Amino acid sequence: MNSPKRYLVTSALPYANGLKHIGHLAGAYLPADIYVRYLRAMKKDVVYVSGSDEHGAAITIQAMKEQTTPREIVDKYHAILKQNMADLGISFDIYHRTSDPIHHETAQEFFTSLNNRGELEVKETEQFFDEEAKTFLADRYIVGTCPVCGHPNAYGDQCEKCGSSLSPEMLINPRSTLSGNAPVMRATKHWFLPLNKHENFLREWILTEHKEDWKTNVLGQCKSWLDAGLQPRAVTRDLDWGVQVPLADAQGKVLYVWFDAPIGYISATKQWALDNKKEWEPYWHDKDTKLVHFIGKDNIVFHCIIFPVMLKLHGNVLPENVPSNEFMNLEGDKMSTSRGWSIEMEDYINDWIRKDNGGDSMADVLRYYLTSISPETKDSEFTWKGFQDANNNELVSIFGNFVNRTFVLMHKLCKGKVPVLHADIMDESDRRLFTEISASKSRVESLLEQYKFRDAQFEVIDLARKGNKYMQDKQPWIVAKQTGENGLPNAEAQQQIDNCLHICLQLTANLSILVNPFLPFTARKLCYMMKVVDKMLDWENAGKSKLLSVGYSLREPQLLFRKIDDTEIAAQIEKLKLKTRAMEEAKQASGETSPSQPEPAIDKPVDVSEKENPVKPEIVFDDFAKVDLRIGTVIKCEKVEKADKLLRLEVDLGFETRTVVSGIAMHFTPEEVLGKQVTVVANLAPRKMRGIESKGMILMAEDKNGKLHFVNPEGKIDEGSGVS
Ligand code: B3M
Ligand code: ZN
Repeated sequence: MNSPKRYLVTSALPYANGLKHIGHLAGAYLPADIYVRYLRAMKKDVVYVSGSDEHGAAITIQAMKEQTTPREIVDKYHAILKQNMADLGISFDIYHRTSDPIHHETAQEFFTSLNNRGELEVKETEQFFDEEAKTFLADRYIVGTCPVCGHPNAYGDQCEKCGSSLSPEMLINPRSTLSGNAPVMRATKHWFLPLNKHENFLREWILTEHKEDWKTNVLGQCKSWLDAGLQPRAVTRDLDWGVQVPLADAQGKVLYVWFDAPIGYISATKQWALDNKKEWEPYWHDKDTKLVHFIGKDNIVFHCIIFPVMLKLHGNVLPENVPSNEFMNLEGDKMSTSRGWSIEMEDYINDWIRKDNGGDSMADVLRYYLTSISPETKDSEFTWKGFQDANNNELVSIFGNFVNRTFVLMHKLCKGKVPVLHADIMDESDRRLFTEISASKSRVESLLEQYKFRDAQFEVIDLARKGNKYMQDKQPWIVAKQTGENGLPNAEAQQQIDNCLHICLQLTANLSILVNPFLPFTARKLCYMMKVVDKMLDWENAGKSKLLSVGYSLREPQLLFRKIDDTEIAAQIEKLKLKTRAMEEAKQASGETSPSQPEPAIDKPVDVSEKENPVKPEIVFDDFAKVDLRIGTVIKCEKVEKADKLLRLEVDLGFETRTVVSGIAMHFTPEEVLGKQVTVVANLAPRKMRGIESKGMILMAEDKNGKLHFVNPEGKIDEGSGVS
């Protein structure tokens, strides 16, 4: 799409079930905000929407934890999240919420329209039911032992210890989190979106049409979903919190949160249009709309596969791009709010913006560092030291220093006014700097169009660096020492000074335009210093050499960035450690062993970096003696169809050959496993997984990097040998 008529930009709707960390900010909000600020500066018709995702088990479980109602939870966190985003300069046109009536109506209309057109399938299924609580159980309400790693508190949809995607039937000894009882199976009816019918469309649209312009990480994930074959997906749930299914025979059922949440983008647009007396329809129906979804990588399948099918069936525009980011780790470990290993936006704002002397320039510092390490193509890492270095060595020493020197010298040597440019004495380096400005502008532009925010920001800082170098070479403070009789610089010296500062001031004006998408607070501070209105930040002004008129008087410089010292950084690292420890202690006190997390994405990557691995409660020897461990040899190994985590192994135990299903397919290929000797729990009750009866379990050791290793004898020994 070359020049669309309008843009609709979305950022994933965060669950209003708790604070969100800076990894979320770096993933789905900051890049979108940069993009949108750039489009606005280009005077494009653009609407930027997001809002709180207020449904799903993520909310009801948090309500249970905080011993309050879902309503209280969403009200509380919606307000905090909205404020956090504003404090960090995320400039939504609307930050809406999915509990709003306009959203419920919109989502119901969407469902009805698909259902009336026969695009949904109704199926009776068996589902876990809690007889005491008299309710069907969402996956998150069922815990049990993980069939893959033996973790005793795995959820019905995912084990947070080993990262395996599960379904409730896979759990060993499942129990309800509501009553603690073992749930029973009961028939229930649900509506399904038959994704399998749309595979051809998706293949064509994603893998052919967008094979050039979508990011490779996004294409890769889509391809593996498509290659594995799509299944019909239930779009309703037996729950009492959510959007009611608008059908008489669906009492007590709500829309699945992942069905209603993306529709939230549409309802947010509707609300925005109402508030601003605009039309919302063209944004969702006119093919000249460029729809762009900014998300984190765990949301890819929903935004690239499920929602597009819904949009197509409903007759809406499809996303032009889904620039998804990878994850941002923190100080060598995966960021996780529930483990306390994270920096919440709220905490950052409290520590650095609200009570700090830097004020909102500290919002820009965070924006700057996060963008400079943006996980655009692979996971990246936030360190407090890196944050300090980015601030001190780049923002303070390069950008801030250049602007400050320019203003101080202009006041000292040019009477606080924009000096004349004496064209006749301009030299090569003067001219080169002007060329650099327009070259930089084009590069930033092209990088932003390609969603390469990190490189684009680098260009801007690099331009400031060139300014610094220019100033350093010209040394107007030395030139000023060539004085005449009156003690002031002589005429020739003054002309050189004028030229240098004239050029540096024009460069400053240009920098404010180019930096604006990235560091909006700084750009506005610069406008204040230059006594110009925000209008100057229009993108079309970038590259111009006469933004500030000769003779115009400018303000005194303000401090753009302050130095961050070692003690502040040490305090943050200490705080992080204390927070994780406190979290761990609280969890142990409450008997909780596993963090609760939002409705998980179905393809969450394996959590390889569980920091703590506490020893399980003591058992007596007899407990241990009950476990029959045997050595066997893998004589056959293959992938389990449509289950990307599972391998099916035939293990020769000497006295018999066993079939064992093991969740190690993400770690080993069948070829790597074939012929290996393994230790098998030989007397584990058989379980069905994906229709295959698994008799036994293979022991695996996990190293601190999350890599799995077989537990096997040093040299080959007889099959069936006991282990004790
Ligand atoms: N709330 C999951 C998440 O916060 C989900 C995103 C919805 S986007 C429509 O990662
Ligand atoms: Zn597990």
